[in-house]
Amino acid sequence: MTTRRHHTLALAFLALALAAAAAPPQLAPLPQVTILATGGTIAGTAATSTATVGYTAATVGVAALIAAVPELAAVARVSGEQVFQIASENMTPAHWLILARRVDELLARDDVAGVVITHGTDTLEETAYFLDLVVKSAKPVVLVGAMRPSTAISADGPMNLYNAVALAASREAVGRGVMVCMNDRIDAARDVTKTNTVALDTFRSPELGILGVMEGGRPAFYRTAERAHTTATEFDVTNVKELPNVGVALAYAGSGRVAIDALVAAGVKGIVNAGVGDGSLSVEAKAALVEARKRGIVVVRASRIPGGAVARNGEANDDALDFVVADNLSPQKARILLALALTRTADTREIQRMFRRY
Ligand code: DAS
Repeated sequence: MTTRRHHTLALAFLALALAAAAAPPQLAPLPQVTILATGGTIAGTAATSTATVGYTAATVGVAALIAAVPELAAVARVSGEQVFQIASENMTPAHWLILARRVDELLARDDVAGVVITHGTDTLEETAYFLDLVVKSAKPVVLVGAMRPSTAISADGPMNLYNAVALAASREAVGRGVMVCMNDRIDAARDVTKTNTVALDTFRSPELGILGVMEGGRPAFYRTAERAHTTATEFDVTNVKELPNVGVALAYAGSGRVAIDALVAAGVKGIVNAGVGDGSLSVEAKAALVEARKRGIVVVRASRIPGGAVARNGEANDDALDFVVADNLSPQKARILLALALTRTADTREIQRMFRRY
């Protein structure tokens, strides 16, 4: 090659290098977050802007929810899917299985950074815990709802949705399990519960506390969830058509054995007894649960009290009765874990291990 051609090539490379240096830095594209909408108050409407009860839940579609918060574009590239449009008192394990499959499909895609699920608040904690136990990805899954309908003055849904998307788009949220993000707080799916019928700050983790908070669209974490979740769990619902039927019997003064016997007659595979105190059993309830156990039904002693773990062999001789204790899980969450446990085993020692691990 002649010297002249060398010079021409060198000048061309120099020009390219200078142009590249002068061009503004290519900002990395914002993370892609998919919003799976299921209904609830966050999608609710009322006849007047001051109505915060007696409204219609599950009427506003996912596109409108996204359009109502244009600020989402500053934190993520957002897409939306309307998976269901229901009030969450109508959510069932069948819905959970559909949701879990769609979450796993989305998170398996390299271009999806996280998923947000808009959901009614009444059973939000149950869907969150189920997903916490079955989702096979470390990417963020964030559930969000609202206590005021979208038509209300100072509706809480838009800011809750903004925070939930910002959290799902954040690197800090990776590997922390399924989270609930409402009222600027971040809670772990396992620990959070709805504590008030109407208050905006209804979602609390009364005994173990929040994971962190949202400040100006950024998460600030103070602790991590200790129990196994998502990629660390042994549960796989890929081929589960229907979860084993597990019921909950609430104990109260004089409750006797009626609810337990009704669950047995309904053909449940497991019973969670929401006992009084430290999971205490009345004479009648104990007799009914012993008979249920003899039929092969797995019995878990939980408590109707929101705080504290049920002590094994405390208020009942669980070893002798072959019962399981729920650790500190609420009855409604113990029911979810027992149903998943029964997809793998009916061995009560194995199931007790699971209640210590998750
Ligand atoms: N009925 C309630 C539900 O759908 C409304 C709400 O609080 O989201 O859970």
